[in-house]
Amino acid sequence: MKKNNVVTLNQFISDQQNKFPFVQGNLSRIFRDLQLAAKMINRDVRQAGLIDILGNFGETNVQGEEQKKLDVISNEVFMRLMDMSGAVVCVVSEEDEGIHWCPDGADAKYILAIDPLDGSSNIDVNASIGSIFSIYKRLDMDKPVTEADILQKGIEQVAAGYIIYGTATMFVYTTGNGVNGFTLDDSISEFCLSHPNIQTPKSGKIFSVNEGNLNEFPQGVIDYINWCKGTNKEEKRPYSARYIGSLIADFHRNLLKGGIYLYPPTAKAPNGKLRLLYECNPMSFLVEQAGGKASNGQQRIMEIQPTEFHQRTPIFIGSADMVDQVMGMM
Ligand code: P6P
Repeated sequence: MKKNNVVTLNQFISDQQNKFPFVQGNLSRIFRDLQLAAKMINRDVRQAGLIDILGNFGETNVQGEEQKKLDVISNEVFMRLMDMSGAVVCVVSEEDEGIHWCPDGADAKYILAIDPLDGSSNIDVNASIGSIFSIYKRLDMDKPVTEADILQKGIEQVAAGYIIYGTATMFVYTTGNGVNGFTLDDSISEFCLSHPNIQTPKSGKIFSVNEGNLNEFPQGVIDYINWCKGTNKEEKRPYSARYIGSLIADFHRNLLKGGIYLYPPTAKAPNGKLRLLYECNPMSFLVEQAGGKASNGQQRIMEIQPTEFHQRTPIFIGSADMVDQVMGMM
């Protein structure tokens, strides 16, 4: 990328839209509002320690997990902005059991699935957290939206991405034409293109898994993890174990450096912990667009036919050779 060639996210989206004349700009409007949500949540995340919004909200979400105030605030920000966009018919969120219908979205074309703030257990300890989104087209503009419009396979996504609130705030997304990363420049409050056309390394030396659950994993996964920890100078093993406990932070590092993130089935989470619709599918779309792979241990994540909004799935995601290797061992 040429030096001092500042391309803002808005400009990039506008340029992309010009490549597809049939696009009426609804998707661009959603991205404009996702970007605004990112800036608002970024502001709240950065101030969390200063304003008494840390700690638990005192309620639990549909997952039975304690809601952090920032979880609730982030969810409300996304809902309010999607309502205003007029380009979204409904939203499914990790924080809400049912469908959020956008009041002025009856004739809108797009459906949004979000994890408004993933890694919430890291909020109070200042570790990186993030927001994840996945966008689908409704199945039939002439028919009312039903659950079937929401329970579409990951291969049907029209766009997916995340915002990581880390040492820098980044907006990383795909519309099926590669993956591009934008870093927030606070001085001008613009996301600027910093990571054009991200391609994840075919292999890597990092594995990300909660080894506290090791004894509960399928034998093939235990074998793979022990292989990663084995000694082989030529293959540069042992690999490095890196696990932040925040999917977006682990995923983002592995995307750029190469590596694999594993959340296998455990006794406590026999179907894995991560949710298919608004965590695994969007991250799988991104990783495949960047040349990586994502599997549930039996099949490609994006081929799974969803049956419930909040269903979970095991996930093995990252560098293609590493995913192939653990699949081979399973
Ligand atoms: P565990 C955060 O709650 C999350 O959904 C992911 O962001 C993270 O990778 C995972 O769960 C951590 O789960 O069971 O290892 O604490």
